[in-house]
Amino acid sequence: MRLSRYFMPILKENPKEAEIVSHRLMLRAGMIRQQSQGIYSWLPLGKRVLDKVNAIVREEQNRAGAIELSMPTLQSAELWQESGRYDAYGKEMLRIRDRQDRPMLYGPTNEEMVTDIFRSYVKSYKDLPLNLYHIQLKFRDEIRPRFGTMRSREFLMKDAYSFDLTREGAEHSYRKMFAAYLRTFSRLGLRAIPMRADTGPIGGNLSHEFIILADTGESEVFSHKDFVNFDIPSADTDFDDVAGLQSIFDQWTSVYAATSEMHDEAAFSAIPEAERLSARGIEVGHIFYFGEKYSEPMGAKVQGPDGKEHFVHMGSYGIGPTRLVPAIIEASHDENGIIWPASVAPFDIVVINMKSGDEACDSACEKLYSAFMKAGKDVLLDDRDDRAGTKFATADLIGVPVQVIVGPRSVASGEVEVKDRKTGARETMTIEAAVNRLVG
Ligand code: 5CA
Repeated sequence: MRLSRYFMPILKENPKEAEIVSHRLMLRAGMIRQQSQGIYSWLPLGKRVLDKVNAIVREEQNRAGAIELSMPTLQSAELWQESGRYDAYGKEMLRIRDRQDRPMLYGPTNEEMVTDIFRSYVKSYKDLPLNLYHIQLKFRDEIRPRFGTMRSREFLMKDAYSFDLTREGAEHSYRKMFAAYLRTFSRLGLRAIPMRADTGPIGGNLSHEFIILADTGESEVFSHKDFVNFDIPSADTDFDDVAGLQSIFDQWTSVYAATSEMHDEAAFSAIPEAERLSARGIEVGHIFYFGEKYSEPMGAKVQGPDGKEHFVHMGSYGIGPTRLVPAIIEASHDENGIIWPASVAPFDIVVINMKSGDEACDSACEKLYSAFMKAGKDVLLDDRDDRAGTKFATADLIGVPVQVIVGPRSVASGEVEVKDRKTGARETMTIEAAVNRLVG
């Protein structure tokens, strides 16, 4: 992508409305724009990051055996009357009437709709277990939308729903998602701590929130420090291995961790003081087991091996991609801007032309740009007619992991500078060496 032809509206000034660093940096880097309170457009740079986050979330859901579908954002109120949540959900639900005056709503979550799909097609235990997910917009009319896309009214959610014949089966499905979440957050460059959680309007009695630590987080968390040392399940984890997943789950739930709603001061005080962690955190995922809460009132049942009909045991599993993007920034930035983990960076490499219009600089940049493109890299070429200082500031602000700096002096001897955004380390090398290093 040539920056001169791209759409990346950088802000020079710090936006006044932004209270936390991720919100400030997302606005300054031209990633998002608020359209009305708590409702955002994702501008091209932001969309690139969001797509990369979604791709990782999707890969890990698929690896764990979940199957993707797509459900609509608008739902009929009837389904919610069946489950009893239409009246219970309260003011967070945006209620709408269509031209026939039928009550509709903008889905805040999809338990009812997916249960309806399930009951229409699945009749036998032989088709279980089943886990269906989608990555779709949700709407919750939050009282206090704030911090940009961290807590917005319209937001993206990956929501998965599992169906099993028995409670034991459902608990295994729960542990599959538990392990998939550990892998997902780790690939996003985050260390998330699973904590026993309150179930709120989703319901049920087994639930974990996945929290990443950040001073600006809205949740107060209490845990044991051991979490930093636990291993992340490997890519070849066998998700059908019941005992194997149980042991991952047992390890990750063996030490104390809770949010303030579930906090047990006595249990926490029993941990030696030096091993206690009391901090603030951001909830990036939340999983629930709620048994027959929806299947029973909505009549979702299958025939079991005993020939009898059984209501299925269900769980639901949410991740918020539009919250994850600012959460990653909260965890990884410095005074100059964002520092993206390579896995979600909007571009892999930025080539900075310090003197656009200078023949030698232009031709070296073109050479680098096409070599990187050919190797399948996402590369941004800063070919704007601007001062070198402005270009350096932009590259640091948008957080691309590697900068290749092309200036008139070094290019005269066939050399460029390669800068690592995270460490700030710079190395001078020939153009060929830079290409070899970065496409390898
Ligand atoms: N049906 C269940 C799981 S699929 C559910 O709705 N869970 S939830 O309410 O905990 O939301 C799941 C995830 O969505 C949260 O962990 C969070 O990452 C994200 N999320 C929830 N509310 C918001 C919001 N207002 N803004 C941004 N992300 C949100």
